[in-house]
Amino acid sequence: MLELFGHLFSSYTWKVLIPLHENGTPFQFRPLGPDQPENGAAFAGLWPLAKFPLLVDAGRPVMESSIIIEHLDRHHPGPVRFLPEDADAAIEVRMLDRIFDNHVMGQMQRVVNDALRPPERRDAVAVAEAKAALDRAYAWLDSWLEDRDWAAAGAFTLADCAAAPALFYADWVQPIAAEQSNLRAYRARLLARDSVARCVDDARPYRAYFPLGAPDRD
Ligand SMILES: N[C@@H](CCC(=O)N[C@@H](CS)C(=O)NCC(=O)O)C(=O)O
Repeated sequence: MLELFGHLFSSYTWKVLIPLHENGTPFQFRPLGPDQPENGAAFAGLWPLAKFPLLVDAGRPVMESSIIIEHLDRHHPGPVRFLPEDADAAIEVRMLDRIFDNHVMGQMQRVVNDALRPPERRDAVAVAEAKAALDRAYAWLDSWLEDRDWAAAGAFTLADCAAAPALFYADWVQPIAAEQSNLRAYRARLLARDSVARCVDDARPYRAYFPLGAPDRD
């Protein structure tokens, strides 16, 4: 039995829930939060760095969302494959996965983390830099997506699992410009996918906790 430690509002948890939902892979979700201290204790024992999600497969912990998806694709494959067989296509998928994690999710998290600090420890310069970096990433992605439905390799892959939560929350902290129509359409395409819509819906009860105030839209 697979166990997944995470939180339904957490972007990186979505990244792994999406492939699990895509293939209907059975797993036990172990939510992390004050109401489930036993999950927190088990999680802390398994992964002292305390970053989630964490997959446990037959007692073996698997860390890092991209690697968890690679693990699922190899050991628990379903009809949707997240890494292409072709080595060059797989490189393109991993490249886009890194771009979404490092240049979209990471910059979005810098802005969110700043808002979690007490006012005297906030850093307006760092927030402005993160938002400018998001704008540069959006511009590149808008042109990359000009002739693509999905991020890489002509199919829904690991890269789209990374893109969905990254773009969902990044657009809340730094809206994608109206003229970046390819990127906006791609975000809408991701949100229309059943696996992603399920993550969005399951997270709705937690929106009030968004540190910057959640907008009144998806
Ligand atoms: N590189 C990690 C990043 C995971 C990550 O940053 N998770 C966030 C939740 S979305 C987290 O653990 N936050 C709690 C913390 O930083 O203490 C991955 O891909 O799994």
